[in-house]
Amino acid sequence: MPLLFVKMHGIGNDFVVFGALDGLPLSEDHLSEFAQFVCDRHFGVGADGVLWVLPSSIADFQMRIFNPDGSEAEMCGNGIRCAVKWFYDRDYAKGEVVRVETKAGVKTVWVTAKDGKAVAVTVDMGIPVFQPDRIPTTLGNGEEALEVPLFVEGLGTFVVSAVSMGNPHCVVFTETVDEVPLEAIGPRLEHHPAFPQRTNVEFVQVLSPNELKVRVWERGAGITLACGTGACAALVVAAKTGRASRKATVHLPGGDLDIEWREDNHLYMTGPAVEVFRGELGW
Ligand code: ZDP
Repeated sequence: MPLLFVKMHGIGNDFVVFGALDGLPLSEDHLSEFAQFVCDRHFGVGADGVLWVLPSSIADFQMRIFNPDGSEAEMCGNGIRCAVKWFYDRDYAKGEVVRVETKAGVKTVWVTAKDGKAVAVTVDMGIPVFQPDRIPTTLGNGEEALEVPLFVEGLGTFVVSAVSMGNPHCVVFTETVDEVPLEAIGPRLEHHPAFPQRTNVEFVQVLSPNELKVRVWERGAGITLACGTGACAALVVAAKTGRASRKATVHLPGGDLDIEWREDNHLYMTGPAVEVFRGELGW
């Protein structure tokens, strides 16, 4: 069955986007295997995730995201900007405000357009969750797990903070983020028994109260050039531990995101979304 797709990215976090506003063209049982094939950079299209733009009865559309390992994530910060650009640029949106159903709730999104096309997107990423059972993590002894020691066999003890942005995150501060051996540590923290649903991992260097430098190991994907939910997780933990103010630019290997933790306790993320090419996939 030929399937039309659009290759997109948000600061180098790249996605294959399938518009399916009439409903899924594949059966639910094939979605995981399909994502593994599509994301493969040698045997497929190549991407950090597959995004489905689907109909919704409670929002303008529904977004579902699958990781390269075939697992489904609840939420995706860079992905939602791409999915909204897909929707907006094809004139499905009624205005500059779009509501998107995700597995982490309905998100409100504001589009900044140029010549009728979305160039930047601001997302209300919701309220960060620190209750351990809702992340989920076994860290913190029932209290917020902020800067707690986590022992990793063979690598030593890391001081970590756990937070959910809809999906789980493990934030570690460092003075020298470029030197962190992410390929070695990332998978060990992702699969650590302290995180029963696995976790995304962010190493964060505070450059100033308004500037963070972050490298990410993504659950189900490995090293990526950026992670929107991860940038929010980094800012919120940095602010909560007195390292940063509530508004900062987060520098990721693929580019920058502006993150603000407003007085309403919601995190707002602003960044670009880019369409690279369109294609047709045989499946
Ligand atoms: O939670 C997860 O399993 C992530 N790998 C999902 C993708 C998150 C993403 N990188 C983001 O920008 O938030 C797309």
